[in-house]
Amino acid sequence: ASVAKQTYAQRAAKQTNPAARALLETIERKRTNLCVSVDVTKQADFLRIIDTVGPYICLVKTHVDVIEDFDSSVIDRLQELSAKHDFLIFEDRKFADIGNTVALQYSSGVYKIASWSHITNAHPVPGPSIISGLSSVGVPLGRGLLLLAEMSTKGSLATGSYTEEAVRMARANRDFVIGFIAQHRMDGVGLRENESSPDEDFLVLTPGVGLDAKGDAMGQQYRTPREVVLESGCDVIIVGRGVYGKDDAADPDAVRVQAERYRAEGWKAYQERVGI
Ligand code: S5P
Repeated sequence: ASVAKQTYAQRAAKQTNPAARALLETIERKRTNLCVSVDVTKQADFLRIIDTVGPYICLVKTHVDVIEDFDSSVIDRLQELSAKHDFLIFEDRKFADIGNTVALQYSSGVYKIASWSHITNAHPVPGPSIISGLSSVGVPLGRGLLLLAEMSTKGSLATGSYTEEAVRMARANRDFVIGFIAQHRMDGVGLRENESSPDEDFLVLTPGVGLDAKGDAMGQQYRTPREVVLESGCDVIIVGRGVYGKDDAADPDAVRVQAERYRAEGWKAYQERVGI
């Protein structure tokens, strides 16, 4: 069966990258393909939202550089929550520089991302050298990388041959690149005329997901979990404001209700896709 018709458990068994395998196993064990994106600026809000949504997610997506009162205890607490609720961590760093610089940004500085984030992501714009730089740090730690093959925003330049080249870069670096941030499955994308379809399984994690809004005032565009998972064949829905709302200090009961709602929608769309 095509990858899109296989269960998360079937796909987990075939993954060799530790982060990819752990993510698929977590999805299957918790029956959730929901990743919550927590883009808030106070560590107390950040940790409270994650503790609230923890039972309903496979992965938490962070932008640690927006936390104003950041100190290393935030990472300790985040790791405790990851263990308590059984989810993985994805720092959405969107690396985009030369290999030497991204290796430093990934390993060092205030955040030391590689030491705690199971998964991170990069723009393919510099070419394959960005993967060499990041993999020199990430592979020894068992981390995984997602390439931004497409974006959710109006007027995105990541289309057509750019997206195809991103997939080719991923194919050439299967030990570290576990998939894409994209809006569709990438099976067979970027194959040259003489190339046959490889036996490959890239994960597709998809932001720009919302049930109540079509977008925001700054170019974000939302699709529903059903459109993303069933129609476009994506694997993980990434939801931010749809879950925690406009108010960073939102009532945990309201946040919990939304997390349950998105989890249910995402899982139903997956079950319909694979026919189980
Ligand atoms: O194409 C993209 C890629 C990403 S990683 N579009 C996105 O929106 N994102 C991220 O997903 C973005 O940085 C933000 O953290 C999250 C979407 O948040 P929401 O509140 O709009 O759901």
